[in-house]
Amino acid sequence: MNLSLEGRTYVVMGVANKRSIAWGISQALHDAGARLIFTYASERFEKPVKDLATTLDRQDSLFYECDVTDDAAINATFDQIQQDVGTIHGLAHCIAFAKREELNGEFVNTSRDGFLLSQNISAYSLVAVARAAQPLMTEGGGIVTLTYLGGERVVQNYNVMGVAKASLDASMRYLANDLGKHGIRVNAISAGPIRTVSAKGVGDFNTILKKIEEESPLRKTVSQEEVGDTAYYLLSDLSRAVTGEIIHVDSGYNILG
Ligand code: N5H
Repeated sequence: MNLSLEGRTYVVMGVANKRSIAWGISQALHDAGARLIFTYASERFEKPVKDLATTLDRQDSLFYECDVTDDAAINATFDQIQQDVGTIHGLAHCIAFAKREELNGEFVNTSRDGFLLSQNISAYSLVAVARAAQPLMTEGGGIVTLTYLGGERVVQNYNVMGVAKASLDASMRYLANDLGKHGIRVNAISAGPIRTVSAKGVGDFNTILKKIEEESPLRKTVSQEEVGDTAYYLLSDLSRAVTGEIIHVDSGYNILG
């Protein structure tokens, strides 16, 4: 089994800063020898992403702005990637959004607007991106997305994002079924809570982390690097018979009743 990703190219969508899980995934893929392509949502993230990429010990990364709410932008991005590199071997989708005001209080108060917005950015984007990436994945490969336990059961305050993650999980399985015939595997990582830009503004985040430290089977929180290593597994040939799966990288927290 060749564990090296040398000669392979992976698209990573959703690096915001050095704490991003997407950056942990980027580093794991890079360490395994992969070439990286980064996409970012808007101009605002261009410099942070480019600055991070300059810390890598190879400078052949490529960068594209890609607003995942815009089908034309997605198609233009992947057309450009096809022109610039030809084949890609995988993709990490690390994108989600919900209105801050819908991430506390009661789910029953979720607005139609907020519901549809979080579905659009956090779940439909995987479908749109998978469709655009498929023609570039001429040698097969892997697509990985990031989900959370709040999509499988009720987690306080996760609310509209929980419903979006349930939709993402189901989309991941349907995509796995469709794309399997092209040798493309689609999986999700359910990471335990990590202090990222997503968690910013979550009032009791320390309490949430402490609970994982005290109660999870492994008695520790998880890191971006640990999630990155599982993404590496899912995007490499080691996982060649695994598709439509959610792997929990959460110190075992999800098995608790
Ligand atoms: C139960 C919890 C705590 C409640 C937290 C929910 C977090 C939801 C994730 C979404 C993606 C956060 C989000 O959209 C925040 C935005 O409203 C405001 N932030 C931004 O606009 C920033 C600037 C940009 C970069 O962010 C985005 N998303 O574009 C869950 C936690 C225990 C675990 C957790 C934090 C899960 C998760 O899904 O991230």
